[in-house]
Amino acid sequence: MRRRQFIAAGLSTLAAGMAHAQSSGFANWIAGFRGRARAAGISDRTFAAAFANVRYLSDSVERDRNQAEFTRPLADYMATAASDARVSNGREMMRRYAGALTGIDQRYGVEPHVITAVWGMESNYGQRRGDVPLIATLATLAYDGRRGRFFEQQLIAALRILQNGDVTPQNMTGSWAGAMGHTQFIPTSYEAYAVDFTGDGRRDIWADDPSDALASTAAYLRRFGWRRGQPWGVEVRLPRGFDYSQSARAVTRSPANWARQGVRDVDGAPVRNFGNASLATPTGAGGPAFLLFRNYDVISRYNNAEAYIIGVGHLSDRIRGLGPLAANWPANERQLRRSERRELQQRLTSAGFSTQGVDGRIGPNSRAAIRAYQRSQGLVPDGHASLELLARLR
Ligand SMILES: [Ca+2]
Repeated sequence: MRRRQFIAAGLSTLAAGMAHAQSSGFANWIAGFRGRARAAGISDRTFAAAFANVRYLSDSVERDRNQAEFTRPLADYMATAASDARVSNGREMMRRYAGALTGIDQRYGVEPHVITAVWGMESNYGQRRGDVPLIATLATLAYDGRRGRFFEQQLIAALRILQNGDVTPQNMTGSWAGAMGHTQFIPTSYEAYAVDFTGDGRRDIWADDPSDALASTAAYLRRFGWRRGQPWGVEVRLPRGFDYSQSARAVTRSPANWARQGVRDVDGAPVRNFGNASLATPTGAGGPAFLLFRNYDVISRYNNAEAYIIGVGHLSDRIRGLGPLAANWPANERQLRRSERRELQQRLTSAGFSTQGVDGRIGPNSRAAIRAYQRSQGLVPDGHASLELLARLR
């Protein structure tokens, strides 16, 4: 018992010593950074106010180092992304902020249900804007160094925002990774795209009133080419014997061309001509299929993860009154880890179905190898990398 106490005491002394070393290292870093901030045009007054209460945030470093790979089953992710509560709250928010959203639509040409869906995905309609002091977390992560350059660039941008008077240091909060406000802009995106919609001279994406944040999101989407009236995607059904080599973002055809190959909407009608589209089957033959339009790529500029883009798109459809998807996502099929994707590539290649390299990324070559292997096994050759396929190869 005594010995244990001794160890505990020793450890806490050690921890205190480490914390002290860390805080003096951090203080030295801030002193050095001050010169770089000055060179970037940050006044001493702005700097002093911004750093007045800054301390090292070990939580931010831990979170940055322990980011889990995204392996959640799409079924779970989508159930959260467009849950009944999020859909009904979205409809309620669209009514509550109808005035602002209509004005934003008129100015930027992005429909209210789309902006509302991004808002719902990013902060659950403002409920999770993030309450981490922004300068402290960015300074901590810049000092920590794992992605130091990126975070120092964000820190300088955050200081410029303060200097510009858009927000006070006290109100400048966000996520541990520096995403701010209702629609989670990082500082450099804020500088490039945030707008003052309310006309008070400040681009305030942190306030309870979401108008500036929602307009900023619309401005961002418009900047990357949002086409008003074009859906992000449309759920479709595929004919029996469909050639899945066509299910690739690089293969685009007109909806009429897809229809001639038997690709129809879930009611059996040809998809309307919203422009050229590619076909996506995120979970292979055993799940929903979509024709994706150019607006899909525009949403990808917000967050380039397939699950996120489809989540925003589908939530926007539900908010504007469309029903759930006709097809179900496969239950319990989690996504492969990078190590598993590499193993799949190795095993396919050793089995004589070369993936043209082992990089853990399932691209056109890997999908072609998977389809060839599936054909050899009498499976539906959908080219989908799944745990089941990996298990079969083991
Ligand atoms: Ca404003």
